[in-house]
Amino acid sequence: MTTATEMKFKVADPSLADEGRLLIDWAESRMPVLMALREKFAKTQPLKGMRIAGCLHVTKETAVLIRTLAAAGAEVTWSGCNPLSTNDAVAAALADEGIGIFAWYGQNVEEFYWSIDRTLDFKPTLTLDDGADLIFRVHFEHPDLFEHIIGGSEETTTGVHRLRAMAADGKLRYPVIAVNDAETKWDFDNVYGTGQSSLDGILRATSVLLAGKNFVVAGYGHCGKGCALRAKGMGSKVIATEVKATAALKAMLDGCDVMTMDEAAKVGDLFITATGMKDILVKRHFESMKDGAIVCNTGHYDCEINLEDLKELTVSSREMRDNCVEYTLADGRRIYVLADGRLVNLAAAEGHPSEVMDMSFANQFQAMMMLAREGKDLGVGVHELPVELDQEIAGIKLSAMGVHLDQLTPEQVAYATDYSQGT
Ligand code: 3DD
Repeated sequence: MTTATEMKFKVADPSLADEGRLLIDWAESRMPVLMALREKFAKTQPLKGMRIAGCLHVTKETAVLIRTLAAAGAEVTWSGCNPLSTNDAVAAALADEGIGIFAWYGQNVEEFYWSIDRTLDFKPTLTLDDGADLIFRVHFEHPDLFEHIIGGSEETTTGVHRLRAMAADGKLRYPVIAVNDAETKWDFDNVYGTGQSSLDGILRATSVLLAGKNFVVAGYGHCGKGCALRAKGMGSKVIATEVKATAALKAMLDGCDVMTMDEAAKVGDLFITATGMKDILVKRHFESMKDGAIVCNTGHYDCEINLEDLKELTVSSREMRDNCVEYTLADGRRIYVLADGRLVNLAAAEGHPSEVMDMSFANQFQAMMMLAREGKDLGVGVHELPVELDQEIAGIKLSAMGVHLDQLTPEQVAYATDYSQGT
């Protein structure tokens, strides 16, 4: 394949730029926090001189983040962090605006990594990740780039787990900010975003009735909890499976049934994996499933549903609809897999709504600012954003919604730390 020096971008169809611009404008109208940051920093350009390589789902919301980083002075190049999550119209619009973007829907593995490498051709000073593919690529394939890189950020739970493990083993070579760990990211994006967007993906791929169905959620973390909450709202009977006692207890108290996947496989109508772990649905589970069972994943990597196991049991398969493949087993039972087992919310729908990504990406923007400002003084390791930022981001969001808060009086502030009297 040709190198980036001979090309400034690679997208599926540049003629889709106008359609992409409409999508991005729609997202901008619902992302007041990022737009406020853009207005504030377009004047002072604090990211001038920074070269940001991003590897994150190319959606209309990501485009708003990219435009905001560029408005603050950064030079930005971008690749998608999942072969099935790029919106080609958005990619075309970004290319038309001069962003060095290398992303298109349906990439193969070679094209996926070729795209990441193109964003590294311009020797970034900052890396921005969702799932750590870019930072891993730098560490394992392009160590020569360490001399230019100040630091990076990581968007998602699984990516942060991996980077913490890498730091613990002494293998991480530059500071990384765990954007996922910001309250205005995980407690909104992971819960409300994943809940709505996963159901959106399931409904676009199947248009099945959710009311009355046994909806099995594997993993009752923030994402699984969000899926359970929304499925319940649609009338499903939710079954949760877990390995962590406290999470299982939360599921019980939230009104879910809790059982092992071996038991759930026999009764489930719909299965969604949200664990971050591999091999959650394997051969013995498919062997137990009812005819017509639908399985999908909303975890970052596509390792939670073991498709090889399912294919071993399959005598025939056919694509029923976009992102919905029917696998027929030897005894005639049919199992439906959505989005090839990749994250159903982004592959079969548009990912989380703009309103929640607004806060996730405000944290990403602030992470880039923090690294540009003080990254050289941050030690190698995984760092958190200042907690005060959460109140600032939530505050901008609320004022954009016309919502006002009460204020503590000086006496109340004093009372909070007064230990001179009990009740
Ligand atoms: N993610 C979900 N929806 C997204 C969207 N509309 N644009 C970009 C990325 C999007 C992924 C997030 O859930 C990310 O925060 C994660 O993976 O944790």
